[in-house]
Parts: sequence; structure tokens; C-alpha cells
Amino acid sequence: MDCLFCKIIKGEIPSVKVYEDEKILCFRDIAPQAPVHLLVVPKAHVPSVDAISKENAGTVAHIFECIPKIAKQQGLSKGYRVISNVGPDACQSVPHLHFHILGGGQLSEKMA
Ligand code: DGP
Repeated sequence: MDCLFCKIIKGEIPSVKVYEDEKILCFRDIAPQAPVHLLVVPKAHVPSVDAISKENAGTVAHIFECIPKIAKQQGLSKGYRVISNVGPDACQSVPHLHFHILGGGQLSEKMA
């Protein structure tokens, strides 16, 4: 499958890894929109939040168990934002489920 994040997961495209286990990978966004901008992805290909199902919900729950640990490890003690863009209206540009973690400074009040 010609999926950018699948290639990053397989190591075919380099990334700056922040956390990895058997189910998920967290790496730095190539175009950071905050002092800390990370992406957390499941290793198994899921296109977006729209495709979350009983079959993959355990991995999604695991992502959300890991996010606070990753945020703590990255020093985001004053808070952070978690975002997932879904589809063209939300400007999803990579069709592999990912959660942005943004922080490391004061973020905008606006989300859209
Ligand atoms: P979204 O627009 O929500 O689908 O977010 C996709 C993000 O992926 C965007 O913030 C930029 C990031 N990105 C795109 N290509 C690469 C890449 O090759 N490496 C890394 N680390 N991030 C990438």
C-alpha cells in the first residue's frame, strides 16, 4: 500500500521517533505548528477516525493511554492539544489515522 505513514512505520522513510511499542509509533511532525508537534499513529493501517471500529478500538485506547506518558516525557507539563483531522473539510492530508500532539507553549484559543 502506498501510504506515507506505513512507510515511516516500516522505516522506509526516516522519522524522528519519540515513542514506539508493538502497536503504535510516535514521531515528530515534519512541519511543526507548535514548539512540540508530534504524531501518534497505529502501526496497523487505519484510514482515519471514521474507520475506528470494534476491531481496532483497543489500539486507539492504547494510543490514548500512551499520550499522557509521551506528553509528560516531552515536558508538556502546562498542557497540550490532541487533534485528529478527518477528511477533506478538516484538511486531512495523510490517510492513515494519526493524532497530533501540540504543545510546548501557549496555543491559540481557536481550533478552526
Ligand atoms: P493531517 O494534515 O492532519 O493529515 O496531518 C498530516 C501531518 O503529517 C502534517 O502535519 C505534516 C505531517 N507529515 C507529512 N509528511 C511527513 C513526513 O514525511 N514525515 C513527518 N514526520 N511528518 C509528515
